[in-house]
Amino acid sequence: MLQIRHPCGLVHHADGCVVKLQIANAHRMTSHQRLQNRGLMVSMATVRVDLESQGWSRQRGTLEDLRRAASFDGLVSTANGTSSNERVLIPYEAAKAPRRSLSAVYGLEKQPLHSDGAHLRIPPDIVVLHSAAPTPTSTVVWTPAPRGDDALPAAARDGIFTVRGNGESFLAVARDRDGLRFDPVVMSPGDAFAREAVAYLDAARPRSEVHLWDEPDLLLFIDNRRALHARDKVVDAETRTISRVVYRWGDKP
Ligand SMILES: O=C(O)CCC(=O)C(=O)O
Ligand SMILES: [Fe+2]
Repeated sequence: MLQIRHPCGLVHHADGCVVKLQIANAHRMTSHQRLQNRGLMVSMATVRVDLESQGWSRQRGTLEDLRRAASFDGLVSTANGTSSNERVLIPYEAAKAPRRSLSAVYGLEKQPLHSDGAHLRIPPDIVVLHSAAPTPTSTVVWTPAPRGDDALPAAARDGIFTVRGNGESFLAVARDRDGLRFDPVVMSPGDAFAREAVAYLDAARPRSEVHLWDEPDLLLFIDNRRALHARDKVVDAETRTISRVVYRWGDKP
């Protein structure tokens, strides 16, 4: 049986897909609690409750806290041979931005609501944004389900989009049984329903929750299949640095 001792003192047993946590000893338990009391230990149990109820969760923590919490809780990195699951996002002017990115179209202006990895056949389940330092450029999150008046229109299930993927194109809807997929830069509406879905999601942006990066070491967990997100207009282009880490649920059937 694989056994990993993590720096915070928890012993991690991985037995097939069953992951059990065990407190190593009383002394280490104390340091674990100390971290939690300082707000620098991410509780994935709390994150899961938040994601379930509102589609996002704000936590204090470093990237190292995130990696540790994710490995304990069965979040699986989406990294593969060619790409990492972690990226540093810096603001780009449109002319200098990577092709097919939101920045190539919107530059430093506010982004439209979108999900990440919409160009992938299987987009990530969870997107986590982290900022080590406060930044005045906020991120907004919009979750259709919690509010009765924000249930998605049928057009989001019916409208067909052409998705420009990696070396291929495919058809998709904005809302299928696995959840949301929407990015107006890589998805072109192909019919009137899809155009209605775009207009609806565009109009939803002002109803989003505003996430302020007003403390150091904040983590914003987003359920990428239930909620859409977007960066606001950049007001600190020289200094804003956000890390993005993407996962899929390890226990998803
Ligand atoms: O920087 C942010 O606040 C979010 C950026 C984002 O969502 C993206 O680039 O996909
Ligand atoms: Fe994004």
